[in-house]
Amino acid sequence: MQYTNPVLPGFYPDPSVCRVGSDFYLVTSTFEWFPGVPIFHSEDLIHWSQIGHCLTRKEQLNLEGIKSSGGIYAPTIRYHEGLFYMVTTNTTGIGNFFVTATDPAGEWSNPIPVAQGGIDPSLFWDSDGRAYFVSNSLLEGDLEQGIYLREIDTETGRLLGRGPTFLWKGTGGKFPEAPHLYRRGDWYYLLIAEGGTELTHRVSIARSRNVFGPYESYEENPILSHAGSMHPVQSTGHGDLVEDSAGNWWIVFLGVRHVGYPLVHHLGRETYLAPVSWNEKGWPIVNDEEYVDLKMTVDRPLRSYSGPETPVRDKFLNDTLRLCWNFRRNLSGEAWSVDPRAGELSLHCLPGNLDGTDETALIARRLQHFEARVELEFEFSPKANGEEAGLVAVMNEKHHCEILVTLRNHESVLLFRKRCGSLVNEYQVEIPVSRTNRLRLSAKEETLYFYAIPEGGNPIQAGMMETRLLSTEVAGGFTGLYVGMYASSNGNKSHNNAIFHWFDYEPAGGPREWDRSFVSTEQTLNHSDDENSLLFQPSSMS
Ligand code: 6LW
Repeated sequence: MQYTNPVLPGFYPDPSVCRVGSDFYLVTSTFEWFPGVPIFHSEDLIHWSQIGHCLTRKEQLNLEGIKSSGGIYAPTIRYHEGLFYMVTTNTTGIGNFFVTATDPAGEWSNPIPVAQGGIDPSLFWDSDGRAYFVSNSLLEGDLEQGIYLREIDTETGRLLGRGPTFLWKGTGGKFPEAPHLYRRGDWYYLLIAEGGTELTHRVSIARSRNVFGPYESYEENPILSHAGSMHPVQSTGHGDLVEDSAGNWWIVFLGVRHVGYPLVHHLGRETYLAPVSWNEKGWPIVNDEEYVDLKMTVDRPLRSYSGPETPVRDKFLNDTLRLCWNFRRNLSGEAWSVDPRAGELSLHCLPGNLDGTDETALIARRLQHFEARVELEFEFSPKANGEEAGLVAVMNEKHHCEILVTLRNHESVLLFRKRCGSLVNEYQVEIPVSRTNRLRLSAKEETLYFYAIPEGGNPIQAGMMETRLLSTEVAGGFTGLYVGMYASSNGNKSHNNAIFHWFDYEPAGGPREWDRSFVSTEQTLNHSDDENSLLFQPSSMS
């Protein structure tokens, strides 16, 4: 059978997976984004549909005032005797904790803190019913960097026994992390990532006959690494193993896809899948020791199943938001609302803006594809200086780009702004605005193009931004690019709202039909800025 990697494109890093019967569940890390830790369901490990989030309440996840790439680091999901456990770290909050649920779609419990330091916690139940907590370095004094284990009471989170046991420091790569323990036959296997999450990221394994060690490193480590290759998938690491109901093993792990040269990535670290087999000495072999490709052919049957398709247009016809939508940090109920009967999403002009860590009226989703059309229609009449609302692409506080309606000389005008570090470029776009406006972002691998679409007219290009300037390599951090709806009063008190009627997210699929149809009708407006040279040429798009 064949499948396509990444199985979860876009910012879905640090995947962890578990199986219950023939159902698989997967979680990923979320940092400053709320709700935290999306949870996906699949019957074949390839098609994943999101069924909820593990951290949906502020009492579970307080992200107030935190900087981008703080918050929630790598989670682990496990199932034991009727209960799901999701264990993770709030790096700018309570540290290591877990939550539990009988229904993985939620609600999940309040956090149960665990008093062991380090990041990337994982849980393991032995066949005698005892449970163990593993995390990377304790960050306490002079203990050796590596993976530590301690017995845990999973009802209370209380750590048992005399103290943490040092298990392994890996094969010598920096940041031994992402530990997961498994039992197969008489062996305890300890899977870890090392080398840091950049280009030298990799997965290594050790094993022992005793859960407390000593752990013996596999002499052929790492079992997964794309380091130093020309492969389109890079930084492969941070994996979790799972056995399917037919007895086949798999690994989910993170990887990145680059654009440009030197290599950069802006879509975040994504979730990949590869088959795992066991050699005669009892060590796991990932994808027959071949690189893991974007197009995979595997010689094993998998249930044929495809998750529900998400419609391109979100018309806000439900009381709740689609699961793809996130806030940056927490967002209070007064700051936004949906009116499902009118099909409207309303965002309050909060004082916080994209540059800061105050509460911000931003509802955004991951940009998951190199090529996509993102478009919205909204109604907004700025009433005071500083009020602005529109369509944004955001990596973090210092790296974002937006097309907005704002007020200048008592009139509504269109504003294009881009920020890369301390460099800010902002100008008024000479396209007339009305009460209702349509804005578009067109993602083309190395460039984001922004358009205003006058009523009954063709899209007019208002500005552009290189995706390189929003990439992880330039912006820093652990996340990926988001696109979404935004409103702000820029520090003032405001009673004004922006009303969003719909939001489209359409990846360029297959023959890119949608792409050609809109590209040929787009026009470019003259600016002193650099986008003049970036007129679309329909002929070059085929
Ligand atoms: C995560 C660590 C890592 O906790 O990056 O790639 C950290 N690996 O294991 C943030 O995702």
